[in-house]
Amino acid sequence: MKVWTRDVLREFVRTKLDGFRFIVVSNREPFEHKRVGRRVECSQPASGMASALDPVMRACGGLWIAHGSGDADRQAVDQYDRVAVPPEAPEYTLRRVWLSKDEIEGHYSGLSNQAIWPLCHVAFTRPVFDPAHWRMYRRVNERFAEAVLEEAGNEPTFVFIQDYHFALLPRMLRNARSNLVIAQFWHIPWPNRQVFSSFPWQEEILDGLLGNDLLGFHLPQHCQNFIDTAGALEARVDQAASEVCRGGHSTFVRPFPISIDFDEHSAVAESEAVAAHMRRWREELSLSGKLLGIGIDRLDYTKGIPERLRFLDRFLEMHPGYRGKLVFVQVAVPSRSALPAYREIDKEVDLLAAKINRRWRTPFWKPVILLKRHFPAVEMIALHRLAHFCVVASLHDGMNLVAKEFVASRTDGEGVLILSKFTGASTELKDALQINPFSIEDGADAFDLALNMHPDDRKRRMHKMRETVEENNVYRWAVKFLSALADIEFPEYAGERPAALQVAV
Ligand code: GDG
Repeated sequence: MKVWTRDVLREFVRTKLDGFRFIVVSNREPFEHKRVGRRVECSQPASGMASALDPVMRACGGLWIAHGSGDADRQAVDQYDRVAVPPEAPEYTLRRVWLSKDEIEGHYSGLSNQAIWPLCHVAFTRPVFDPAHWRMYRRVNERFAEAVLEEAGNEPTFVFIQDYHFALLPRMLRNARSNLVIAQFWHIPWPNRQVFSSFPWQEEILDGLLGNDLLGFHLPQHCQNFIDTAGALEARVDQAASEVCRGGHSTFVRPFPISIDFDEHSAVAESEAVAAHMRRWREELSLSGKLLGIGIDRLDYTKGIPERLRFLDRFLEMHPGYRGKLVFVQVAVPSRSALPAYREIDKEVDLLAAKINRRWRTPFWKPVILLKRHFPAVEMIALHRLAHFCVVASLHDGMNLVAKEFVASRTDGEGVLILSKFTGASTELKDALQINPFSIEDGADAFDLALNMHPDDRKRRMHKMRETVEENNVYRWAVKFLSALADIEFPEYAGERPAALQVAV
């Protein structure tokens, strides 16, 4: 019998969060309405956070507050800026917050993605610390605090904040209403104390995060780094309990490796829609008789896209017999394209793909096919199933869900995963071919190993990885997170708080 299912989570929430409003807050919205010609289309953005949280919300119901970023988003909402999602069969409510161009530039493009993102990823892109961005970051956190407080009213409410766009929000909420239950999941790594000390507003950000009752990271190492960093503040740190106490309030810091809905993903992988897309891809990409390697990522400098193209180049140099036989398809979904560092990586990937293709192409074949657009999930899954190997070459990545999705797609037990050891996923997926993405030789050797692995070994590895992802799915992640919350004593609630959350599981 399966232990972690959508129903188990639903039941857990029903019993343990009974009487509580459940509000999720994130910057990226789970569904975006966009104009396509004269029609309005609703799609799910390429975001690991949104991929992971959407199945949780479908199980729990509740309200998700996020920035309305689609150009047809306003058309879709009611007078309270709410829309029921998913549109075809609604299971929860999305409340959109509208941000001005200046707010987006300062909060999202500026402080979040030019300061915190590079600061937290050791990928050698220099963070930009601009006081104007910082002011806007604070303002947008305030805007979201207003929205949360409006939605919470005076009801017992659990606010579950997502990611690094809202480091100030927990403290703002706690100051406004001390009896909210507040937790946050930080989807990216947390750097060591010395690296973090370059952040000019480190005290405010740490103080903000210490407004949480529970703060989750993917890995124990990220938790330890956070606790060490918080030691720089006037706070009492209890290493053994993984607890930081400031101003009489405790924040528990815990690792929760995030995941995917393995069963749902595997079921889609076996659907007729995916089979049809496999046929189409085979034809469109002329894959007949060819070996296929794939990569699927947001076009982000942390994901190691140029690196894997260099692996391919070196591999062809070492094994020219594969010329004309191996095709590498890289899906690179445009992301944060307003920022200089993202425009640079985009250009670098284009130039490198063109150079490698010039070097190796034959009249009827080229080694790199670069697809720079967003695809529906079924089309991506079809690519997973056609691939002989999938490459995840992140230079640094909190978890990486693409690796887990590839494994979930391979219900046939085939395919090899080449996985950077600098992803959170590498701590769980020990049967992947783990590589150092900074070493071109290492990557090229992994291509060779993947293509020449004994079928028994290949199947054994995939089988073990599938077992791991099946067991450690996103419902387990959510139940573990909520259980840790249920374990916490909430003195603020004395008397008034529903009994449910006082019971540990
Ligand atoms: C952050 C952390 C952590 C990609 N292209 C398309 C598409 N995607 C989907 C993938 C996957 C998601 O986007 C990407 O997730 P990742 O986990 O790989 O990366 P980030 O977006 O950087 O996520 C990361 C995650 O948060 C969760 O905590 O794992 O470490 O950086 O789901 O499938 N989806 C569709 N079309 C595409 O073309 N539909």
